[in-house]
Amino acid sequence: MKKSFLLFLIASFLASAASAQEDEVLIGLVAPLTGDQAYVGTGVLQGAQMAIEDAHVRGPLFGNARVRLAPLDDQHNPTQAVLAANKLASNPNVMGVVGHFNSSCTKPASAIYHEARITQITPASTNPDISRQGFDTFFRVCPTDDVQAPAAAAYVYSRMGLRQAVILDDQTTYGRGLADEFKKRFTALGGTVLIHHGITQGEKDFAPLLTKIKSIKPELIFYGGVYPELALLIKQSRKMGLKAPWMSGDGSFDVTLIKLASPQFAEGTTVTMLGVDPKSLPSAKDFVARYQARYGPIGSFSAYAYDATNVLIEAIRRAGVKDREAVLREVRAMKDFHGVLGPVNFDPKGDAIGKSIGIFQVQNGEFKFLEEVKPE
Ligand code: ABU
Repeated sequence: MKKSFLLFLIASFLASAASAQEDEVLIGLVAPLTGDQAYVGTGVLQGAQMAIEDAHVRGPLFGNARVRLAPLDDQHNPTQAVLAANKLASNPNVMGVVGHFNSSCTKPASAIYHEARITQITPASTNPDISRQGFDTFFRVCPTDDVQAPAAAAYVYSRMGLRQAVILDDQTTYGRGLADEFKKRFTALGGTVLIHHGITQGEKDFAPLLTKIKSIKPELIFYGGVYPELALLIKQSRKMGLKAPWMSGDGSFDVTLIKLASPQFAEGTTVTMLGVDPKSLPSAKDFVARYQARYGPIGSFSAYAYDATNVLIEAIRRAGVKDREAVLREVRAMKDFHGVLGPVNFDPKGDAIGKSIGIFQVQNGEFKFLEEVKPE
């Protein structure tokens, strides 16, 4: 081969590689993809992936720009979350991030995205403090725990007629925050909190704690945390004859809770979730059908991840350039975006506006929708 031709080939390859780089637009996706929260994290990933594939059907976002998902696993560990955020921040092709799932990961990561001017939309992190940090790059498509927990407390007090509660939480940003908000509203309504105790994620034996709780005979046990520990708590409490009903928040709204606790023990557990069941929404019908055909049962936060990813894709399309500030401006300017869960609107802090809370209860081995609590 002639040297000049070889040089021509190398130059063409380098030019096409550079243009492939220029044409690549990445959306980061960070969630717990391995470990004991992998089931809910995988549902988030799959929801986001469907949005990316739908975008491919519509064609390039602008010019030849095609969007791709860059998934990273934070294992619901804040240290891993920060590593993932730094990795995404240092890649100039990353124009937005969907994530993280856990508030304890989303919060430290949000400072890194803010510094890098990357728009972050969490599909699931509900701790209200995250949006109080003043980061203009932060958004969420879900309501917050200062909406969710008061709805839970009002349901317990007014609908279930319960007055004396034990509160447990997993001492995470989400779990502790949810428990504190529940306590605030429950006691304001006139309820009494007998004990408020923190457990540790990963703990397996709750026998001493549950024995103590059994002895004080609460009317309800409220848990702030995610489903793996709650499943063990429910199972162990029922095995020792503790009969008080359990209640928890959206972190426990997962079929894995029922599987791990076993349906007979999970029966009667009440859980708040963010909004109504997507399966009952006409706007989500097509998404749910396609998701189920492809992956099986829809994850609790799959539709939230789908909406969050679509907001970012639309903002990148409207920006028409690969520029983080331009994408951010478009998300800030977005009004009534057509999400499958309803219109998406953000307040100045980046919080979702107009999202309701759904009350669900395990009945005959599955979550049954009981009622919707509209935003106050
Ligand atoms: N909101 C449910 C679980 C995710 C989190 O906020 O930590």
